Amino acid sequence: MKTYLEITSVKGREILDSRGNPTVEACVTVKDTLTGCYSHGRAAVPSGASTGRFEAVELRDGETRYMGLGVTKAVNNVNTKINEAILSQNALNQIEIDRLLIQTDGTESKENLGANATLAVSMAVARAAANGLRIPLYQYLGGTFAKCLPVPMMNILNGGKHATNTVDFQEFMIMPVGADTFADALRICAEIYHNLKKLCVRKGLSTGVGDEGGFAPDLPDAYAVLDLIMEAIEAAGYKPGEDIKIALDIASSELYEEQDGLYHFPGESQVAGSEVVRDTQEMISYYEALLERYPICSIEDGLAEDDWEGWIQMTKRLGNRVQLVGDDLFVTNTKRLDAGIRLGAANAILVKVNQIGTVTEAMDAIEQAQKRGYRAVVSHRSGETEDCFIADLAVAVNAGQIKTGAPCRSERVAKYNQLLRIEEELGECSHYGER
Ligand code: 2PG
Ligand code: MG
Repeated sequence: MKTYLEITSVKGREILDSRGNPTVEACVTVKDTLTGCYSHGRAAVPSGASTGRFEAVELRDGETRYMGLGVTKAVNNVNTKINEAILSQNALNQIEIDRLLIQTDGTESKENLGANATLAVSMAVARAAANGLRIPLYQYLGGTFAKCLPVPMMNILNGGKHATNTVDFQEFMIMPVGADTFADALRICAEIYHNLKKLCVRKGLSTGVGDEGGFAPDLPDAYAVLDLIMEAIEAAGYKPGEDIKIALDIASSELYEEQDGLYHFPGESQVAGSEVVRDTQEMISYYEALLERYPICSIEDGLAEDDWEGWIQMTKRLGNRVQLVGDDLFVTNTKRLDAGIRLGAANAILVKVNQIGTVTEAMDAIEQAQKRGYRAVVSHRSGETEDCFIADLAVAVNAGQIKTGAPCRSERVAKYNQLLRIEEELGECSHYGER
């Protein structure tokens, strides 16, 4: 007989994220009907700054408290409508519970309940179920074949909407592809991060950090940033291209202006003293030039979220040399991913659970990508909490890559530390990176 973990209580609350903005936390209690034992699951929802236009709706109060960003309406939805919809359900039926959440909301974009309300509960149910079964979350979500520790895409230099410097690309990340274990990978990244700090100090650059913990100095353009990162990699004693590859998140929807169809570079313009813009072809050529010079293995959101034609061309020109990740383009949505795969746009998807609003839908997107030859990169948001659900998720689906910020700021480090624990727990049964 299947175990029945009866949901006996669902409770929401408003907490703060890493940017000091409110977000939703949910607590779910389940009762094992056979043993009478209670278990709990708690989860908190992250929040983006460079959000895609097609993401599920993050319900905000829009009132004066917290400058409009309060989430009491979403919390109230957790405590009333969602509570009613899933009370007494078996927490082991994650797909059914997520279906009930989607049905109770009733909209494509989850604008009624708020994706922040549905996701908090969806994740808390999964965690309560894992706790009820006394197994780790990654094993609950992924089963016995959850074994791959992801290569970190570690963001060590922040720009764009995540910082107030002159760097226009949002994220410059290092990927320790040459490491043997996740623990080694993390150490290597931290060593490079510290060397980067020393270099910044020596060059008189700011060592303040951005939203994801990467340094955020003023630098003239992407070449200057990449030169500095190459120097930091070498100073730490590693070989760029061999031990370490580089990943970029351009977050180009933030640079794109619909009126003229061009990408505007405000930081580069400020330093140059004249307006710097690029059209789609020039953007692709820009990446080509960067690929010639630096060991870049992944480019995320290289073009804007609706520039399908541009994405197809970019994938034709660069797709066999580099991973092209769709974040704002796909928004963890199987419909948009399906369209992209049919068109030949991108070759990987960034997976952010709050872009879609339930665990099932996020896992559907990962499954679709993996089955159809696209890679899936599990990702945090720039506004995070101490919740490390995504660390378990990345291992559960053997994603092979995780993007979760710098080795700095506890909401980022929490995910890395959780991966250390998982690696230790899996021991010889785990492997690091894709095989
Ligand atoms: C991104 C993310 C996370 P945000 O663009 O990939 O790094 O940023 O959460 O602000 O959308
Ligand atoms: Mg992105």
